[in-house]
Amino acid sequence: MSVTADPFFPEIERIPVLANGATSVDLGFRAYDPDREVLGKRMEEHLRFAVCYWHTFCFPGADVFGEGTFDRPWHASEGDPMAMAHQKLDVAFEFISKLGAPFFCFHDRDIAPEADTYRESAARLDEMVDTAAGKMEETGIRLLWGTANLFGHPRYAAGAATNPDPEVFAYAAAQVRHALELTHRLAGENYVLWGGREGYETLLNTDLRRESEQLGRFLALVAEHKHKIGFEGQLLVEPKPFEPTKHQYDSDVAAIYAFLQKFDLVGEYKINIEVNHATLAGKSFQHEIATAAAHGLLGSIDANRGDPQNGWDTDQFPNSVEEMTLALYEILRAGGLGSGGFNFDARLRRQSVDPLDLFHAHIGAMDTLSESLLKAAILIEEDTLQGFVDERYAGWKTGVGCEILEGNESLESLHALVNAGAIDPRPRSGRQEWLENRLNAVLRR
Ligand code: XUL
Ligand code: CO
Repeated sequence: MSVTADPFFPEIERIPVLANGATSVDLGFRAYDPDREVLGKRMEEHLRFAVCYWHTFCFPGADVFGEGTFDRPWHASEGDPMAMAHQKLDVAFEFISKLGAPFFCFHDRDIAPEADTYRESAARLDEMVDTAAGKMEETGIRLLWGTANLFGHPRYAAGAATNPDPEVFAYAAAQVRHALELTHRLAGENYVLWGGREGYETLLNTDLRRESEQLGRFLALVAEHKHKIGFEGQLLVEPKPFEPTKHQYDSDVAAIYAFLQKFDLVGEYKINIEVNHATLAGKSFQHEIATAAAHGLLGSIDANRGDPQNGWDTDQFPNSVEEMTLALYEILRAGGLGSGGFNFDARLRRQSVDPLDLFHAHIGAMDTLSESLLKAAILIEEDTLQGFVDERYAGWKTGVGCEILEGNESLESLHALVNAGAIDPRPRSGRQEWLENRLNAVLRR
C-alpha cells in the first residue's frame, strides 16, 4: 500500500554538528552536540529531543482565516487516505533521521486517518503502527510518548471524559485503551493526556462538579489499565488553561496537583508542561516547572513559545535563551527529566512554505535549548544563585525554625518567645537586583 519513497528532502543529508566558527554553513548545529558532556551526562541524554508528528507532518499551514499554504502531497484532497498516511510516515522518518532527533511523539489520528467505524479506524491504526515499528527498528528513533486525539472529531465537541453523554466517555476510553497499548508496544517512554475539550464553553449548560468527577474516573481507569498491561512508561497530564475551551479543568500545574490529590492519583501521574500553555495561564514557564518540581510532578516538556503581543497559543519554536536557561536551571536542579524530554510542540508560520523551513525551525530550537543547557550548567557549577538561597533559608535548619517544622511549637509558645523579646526579626535584603545581575553576567557570556 505504501507510496514510496523518493526522498522529500533530497538536498539534505544528516544535519552536521558544526565546529566552532563554521559560519558559512546554513543547516548545521552550532550549539547542539549530542556527545558533549554537560554535568557528567551527554547533551542528547539531558535534552531527549522529540519531533512532534501533528504539527511537523500534519499541519497544512491553515489558520482561521485561510486554507493550508504548505505543499505536502500527503494532504491532497483526493487520493487514498492510507496511501497518503504511509507517505507521510516515510517523510516523517526521513526528516527525523536527517535531523538526528532521538525521539518522536504522536496522536493516534496523526498517523492513521479516522474511518467510518471504530473498528476500521483501529485496523488502520494497527497497520500504521506496524509500519512505524519497522521504521523505528531500522532508524533507532524511539517514541517519547503516544497519545489519543480526543478533541478533533465532532463527537468530542462537548468534551471526551467530561462529556454530558456517557457514551462519549466510553468511546474515548476505547480510543485511549488502544493508544496506550500501541504506545506500550512501541516501547514509548510516556503516555500523555491533554484535556483539549475537558472544560466548558459556558457555565449556563455545565455541571462542573459532575464533569470533574468524570475526569477523575477517566484518569483512574487509564492508570488501572496501564498496570494491567504492564506498561512501565510514565503517565502525564498536560495542563492548558483554555483554547479551544473557554476554561480547561487541568488549567495549570497547581490545579492538576489539587485534582490528583482529590482523586487519589498522586504517584500515578506527572505533568507534561508546555511553554505556551504556561504563559496563557498567566505564569512563566519557569514557574510551572519549579511548581511541578517542588511537588515531585515534573514529567516532560512541550517546547514552544507564544507571542506576547497576541496572547494566543501560537506554538512557535522556542528561541529565547534567557527563558530556556531559567527552565533548564530548574530542570537540572530537580535532577533532570527522567523519562521525559523536550518535544517540539511547535509549528511553522503560515508563510514558511519551503519544506526546508522545517529544518531551520528545529535546528534553531535545538540550538537554543543546547545553549540554554550550557548556561544553566554554569549557574549550577559556579553557584550563581543557590548559595544565596540556601543562606536565606538557613534559619529553618536550626533553633526555632527547626522546632516549628518538627511540630514542637504552638501559637502559645511562639507568642511567649516574641512577647519576652527573645524573637525580634529585622528585614534582610532579598537581593533581587544583585541576583539578576549575576544571572545576566552568565547569559551574556
Ligand atoms: C495542544 C497541545 C497538544 C498536546 C497533545 O495545545 O499541546 O498537541 O500536546 O495532545
Ligand atoms: Co502540547
